[in-house]
Amino acid sequence: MSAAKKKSNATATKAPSAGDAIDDFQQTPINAGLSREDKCKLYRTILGIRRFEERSLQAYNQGKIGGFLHLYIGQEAVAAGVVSLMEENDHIITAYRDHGHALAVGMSMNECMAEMFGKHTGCSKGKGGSMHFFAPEKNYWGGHGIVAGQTPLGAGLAFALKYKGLKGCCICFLGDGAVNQGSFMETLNLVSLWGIPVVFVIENNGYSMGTSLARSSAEENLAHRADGFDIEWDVCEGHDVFEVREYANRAMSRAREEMKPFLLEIRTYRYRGHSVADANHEKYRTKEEIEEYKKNKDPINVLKEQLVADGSLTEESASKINLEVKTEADAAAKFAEQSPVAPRSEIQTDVYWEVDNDTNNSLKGTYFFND
Ligand SMILES: Cc1ncc(C[n+]2csc(CCOP(=O)(O)OP(=O)(O)O)c2C)c(N)n1
Ligand SMILES: [Mg+2]
Repeated sequence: MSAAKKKSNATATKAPSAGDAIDDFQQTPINAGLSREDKCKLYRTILGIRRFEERSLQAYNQGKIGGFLHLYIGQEAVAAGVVSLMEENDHIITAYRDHGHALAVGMSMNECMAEMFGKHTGCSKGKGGSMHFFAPEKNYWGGHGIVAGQTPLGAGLAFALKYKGLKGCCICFLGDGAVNQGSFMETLNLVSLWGIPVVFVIENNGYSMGTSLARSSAEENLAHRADGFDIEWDVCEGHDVFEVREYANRAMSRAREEMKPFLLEIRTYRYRGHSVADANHEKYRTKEEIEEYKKNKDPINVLKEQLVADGSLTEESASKINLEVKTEADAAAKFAEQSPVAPRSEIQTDVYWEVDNDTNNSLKGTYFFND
């Protein structure tokens, strides 16, 4: 990686910077402290996301799920790793490729699957679908379909922490395509100016729909853009959950401790098309490119190998976890299938009807706020 003006040197420990060779991210302090149970939990989360999405794809192909379905398959270690570092006052927000983050924060497969089936038992009562998973009680603020639309919202969540005097950060995920949106530039300026504890995590999977990074971004080192806003940044790989945790921990700790934004670019890959409707995803990239990543950098295989090698997992315990999450995903599809749709009487609730009507709070412009 080329030298940078403002690359982060924010390390609570003496961990090396991006680009320096770290042989084994399992040995860095944030990871060395993980128990066997913690590591197996990470494995279960990553595998659970994969099996959940495979089951959703099946349901989509059976015509049970309508609308869009953006699969996260291949990127699982990013959400699992970052979310595993969240503390009480930390918040998270992302774009439409949101299933992995939702399951990682602890949303149930049932409420997520039912949401995609458009059922009333879904996390957004079946009115949002795949792109709009929400769990405010878990500090998970969605699920947004407007590219980069979540970035000013993420800044707002982090601003609220500062305003309330709480020590925490907001992790705001975005794609490599979203970095070119004007709203993101405006947000970078403001969070730097005001010292807002937001960590922007660019999940750079190399493509925005069918457009490769080289065709969409003049400067392919996306994190470098932070220099223009006097924001610290770093870059890491996203297939090794321990590497993700190491870099995300530095970024999140700094945001919490110093009340400053951070831009972390994580290089990852999606195996499937942009959405399930993108049947041509082997036209804008080669089959070999996909296979190569699967073979060498599949986050599940990489983690399994690491955990078997250090004695945290055996082939048997790995198979058991696999069976459990697969059964859970199947049960979620059954739950979704059997759940009712929203009653007609609720067709206009939860869709901002209230904002358009003369309630006292909307007249005062304080609808979403306490008096
Ligand atoms: C403002 C806006 N412009 C265009 C779109 C259409 N669109 C949906 S996803 C997408 C590509 C985004 O790619 P990236 O940010 O890399 O995220 P990824 O899909 O790879 O996770 C585009 C252009 C949109 N949803 N919103
Ligand atoms: Mg992308």
